Amino acid sequence: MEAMDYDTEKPSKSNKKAIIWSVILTTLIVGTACVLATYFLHPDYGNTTPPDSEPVSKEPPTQGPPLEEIYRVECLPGQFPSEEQCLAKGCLYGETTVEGVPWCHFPENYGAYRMVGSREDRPWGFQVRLQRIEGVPSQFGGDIDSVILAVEYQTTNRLHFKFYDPGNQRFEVPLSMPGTPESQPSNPNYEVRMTENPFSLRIIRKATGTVLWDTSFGAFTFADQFLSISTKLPSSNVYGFGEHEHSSFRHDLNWRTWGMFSRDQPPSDGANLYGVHPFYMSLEEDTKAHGVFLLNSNAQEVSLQPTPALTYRTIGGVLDFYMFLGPTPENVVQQYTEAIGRPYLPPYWALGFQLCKYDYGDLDTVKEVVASMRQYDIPHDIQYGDIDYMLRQLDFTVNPDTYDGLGEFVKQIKEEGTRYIIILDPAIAANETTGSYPPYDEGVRDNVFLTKSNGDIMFGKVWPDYPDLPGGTCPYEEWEEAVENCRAYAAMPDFRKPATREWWTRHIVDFHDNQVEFDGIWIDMNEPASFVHGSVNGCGDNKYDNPAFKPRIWGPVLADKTMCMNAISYVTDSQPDLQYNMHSLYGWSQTLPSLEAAREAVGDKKRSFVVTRSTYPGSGRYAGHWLGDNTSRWRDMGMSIIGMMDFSLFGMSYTGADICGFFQDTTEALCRRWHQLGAFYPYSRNHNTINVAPQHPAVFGEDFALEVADVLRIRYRLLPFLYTLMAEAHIVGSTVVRPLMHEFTSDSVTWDLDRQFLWGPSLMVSPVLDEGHVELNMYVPKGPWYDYYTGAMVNRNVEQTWVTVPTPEDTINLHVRGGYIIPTQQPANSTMWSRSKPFGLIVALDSVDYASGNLFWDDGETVSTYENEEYYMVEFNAEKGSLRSTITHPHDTLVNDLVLDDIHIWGVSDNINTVILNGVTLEESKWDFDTTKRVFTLSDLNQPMKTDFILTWT
Ligand code: MIG
Repeated sequence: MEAMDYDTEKPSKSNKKAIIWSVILTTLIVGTACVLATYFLHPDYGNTTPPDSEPVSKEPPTQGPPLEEIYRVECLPGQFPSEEQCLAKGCLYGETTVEGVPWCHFPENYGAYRMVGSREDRPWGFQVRLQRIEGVPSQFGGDIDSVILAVEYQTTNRLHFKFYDPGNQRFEVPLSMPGTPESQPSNPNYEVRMTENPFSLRIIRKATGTVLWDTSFGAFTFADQFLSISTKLPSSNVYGFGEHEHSSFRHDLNWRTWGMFSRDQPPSDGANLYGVHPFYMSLEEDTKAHGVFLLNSNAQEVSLQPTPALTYRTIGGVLDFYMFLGPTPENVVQQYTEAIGRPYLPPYWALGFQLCKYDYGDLDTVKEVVASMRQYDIPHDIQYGDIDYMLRQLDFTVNPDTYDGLGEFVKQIKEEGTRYIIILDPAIAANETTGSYPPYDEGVRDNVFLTKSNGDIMFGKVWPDYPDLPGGTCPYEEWEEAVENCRAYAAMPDFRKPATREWWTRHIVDFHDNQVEFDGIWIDMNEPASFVHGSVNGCGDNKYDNPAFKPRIWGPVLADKTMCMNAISYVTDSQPDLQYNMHSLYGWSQTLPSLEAAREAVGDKKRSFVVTRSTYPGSGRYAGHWLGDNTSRWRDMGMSIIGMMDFSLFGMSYTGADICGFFQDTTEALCRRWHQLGAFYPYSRNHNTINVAPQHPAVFGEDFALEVADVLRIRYRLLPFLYTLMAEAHIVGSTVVRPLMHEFTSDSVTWDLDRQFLWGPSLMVSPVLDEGHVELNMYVPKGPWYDYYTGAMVNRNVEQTWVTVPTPEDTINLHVRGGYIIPTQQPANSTMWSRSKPFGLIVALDSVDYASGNLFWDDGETVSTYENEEYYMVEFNAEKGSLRSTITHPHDTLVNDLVLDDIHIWGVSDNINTVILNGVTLEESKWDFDTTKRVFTLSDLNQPMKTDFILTWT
């Protein structure tokens, strides 16, 4: 088969001994030459032979002098070897002053493996055997001699290729991915080629010949605790990898290394944060896009370099890759989520505005805050309880002194339309008197916790305080002292065990039924976080806690701020494993059990809600994610857009950041702008930490409160649209917060745009992100585009352009793209009320007076409404002089009492004299046409949603 041919490129020599000898010789000689060359700053020494004056090997060199800097791949990463140590590894040494460029690096055409035997064809693709080349020095030891590469042609656009050890079952991530297909697609969009010696792999996009992957670069390594592969990239447009704070959506390829290992770590430049997402998308030069997922959960890093190229390094598992051929960015995300699972559809109320604070102090304060939200009629769908509702931060308790009456209060606010979410930390306090704290006692009985190898529980420390502190409070201010003297031992549930899931569900249901009737759960600290490193007794010396190679993750050891790597952690009930492999899966493993428990607690087949801090690919199937502990700074506000865009790529559509910032006192100006932006976070929550000034929307006085209410009412007005986008994400895997690049891919300006974003294809959000600014330099891609507030067109006759728009303090720029129809609904201060209000439509015509859009509607809270066909779907289509609806999936009971009242048609070219709705001429009082703005507005239509309509105008 054509697609499976591999290159016959052969190494320059076949005599193994000669190769090795010449490698050593040339390495030494050329290495020295290189140092000299660098010293004299020879501009392109990488491509020239050493200066004549230098001794030259008699053997024809198998490798050139040190490579030009941009081609260097680091040898002995992170070790900063001396020249001697470097050369001893068969690598080249060349000092440079360019930050990030490795000094010790692999020679050109280096290879540690060669192919042996012939390619074995299989119904699903083929496999080849790779053999370690004798005499090649080991990087970190533990090299595996024989490796299989299995290449599965899974679908036309999905290629799966995996390197594994046939002699040894190594750890594999227990994520359910598409299985091995029985046959191959007849005409895949990719082609796989290989070289034999040294082994390398190339993946080519057939349609264009673009080489998407080429591993004849760096050094493919498969050792027990060091697995690495490098590839050249087809372009410098790389997006993704997480979870990190990225200062730009498009990656900086200037020698950046990103560690990936889940960590309780507030966003900081270069840090590995709460979740792990080894996924990137690349936009090729001709604007076709592909994505690559490395299914691996071990501590790992990826190094990006300007070649352009990247190197993966992980310390366990297997190298298990999935490539998605797109070819559009949206297709890439759709194909990725098809493989890892589509995002879950949150309940409708979860799209409402949410309010939280760590340490309100007491229930009275919460009541005051809620009352002030009501006072200004600020939309408020969800109120949270952070860990201060608990007694000494013990899960499943309510503080009887400060939160007495919480259960009653929650019932009351729910009647008013505000839901309540509780936080739960995984850590379970272990120092309570036996019998007084069933979650721990039963957890011990049911054997639900992470253990040491001898089966004893491994204890960390998290929030819960010891039961017997004098006066009930921790007297120590200083962190270390407080942890040591006040924080109790904490056991970590192992959510991969069925017993743990039963135990967790039991306590969640019990808490719901007997204490607080919450609506959903916020799971925090699930990296898992701990305040001691490893355990209260350390971890001991072992190869998991002290691997020879530690990827560039924060903290001096892997167990920094978390449990020991040698903690026993189950993959399945019958498969004990280690945190070493399971660590970054902890939050992911807690997510579905928490959702299932919440569903059991709230009952009635309600969808409920989980928002989680730690995520892994596939977490989007069960939960949303907030971007963690940001700071009340302008830069953090801007960065939140990039964070959401990253998570759009990771298959999580329900995301947002803490509005107004978590750490430090916010300012009124920042908080005002942040509410404007936050009104367009899918997950829209104002939250901040303990001991900082309150920042809820009513705290800055009436004007501010009313402004926030106004912008939130815009959000609520647009909720039917947001919900429809969420449903589409769930059904086909499209993104909700969408980078402009996804829609205007051929416009290279958009490749870098990350201070504006779209909802779906059609609503552009352009916030002010800088202090003191009252105008914005905004990019307007190819239009037409219409101002949301006036319906006026901003660019009929211009192509894409930058414009400076006035943006007063109380305004956020919103634009609707011509060609699209957006469903709306009259707002209220809760979705409980807004959901029964009349609908509306914004019809933004394109240059030929065409537009289309749709609406997905269900009861907003029952599980699997799409799957069970318990939904209503309608399409809208506008053409010159007409707008019609077509109910594509009727469901009368859902829309019986709902009507469509107002329609706003923007960009109408011809003047209007007569308007006819369903064959009847419409009274003039119900419509208006602004001939200057070309805005056609209809109101009071009272058109039932359960029947199709036709509107015409002449
Ligand atoms: O170490 O529950 O990210 O949102 O308010 C702090 C208290 C623990 C971290 C979360 C934050 C939450 C806080 N938690």
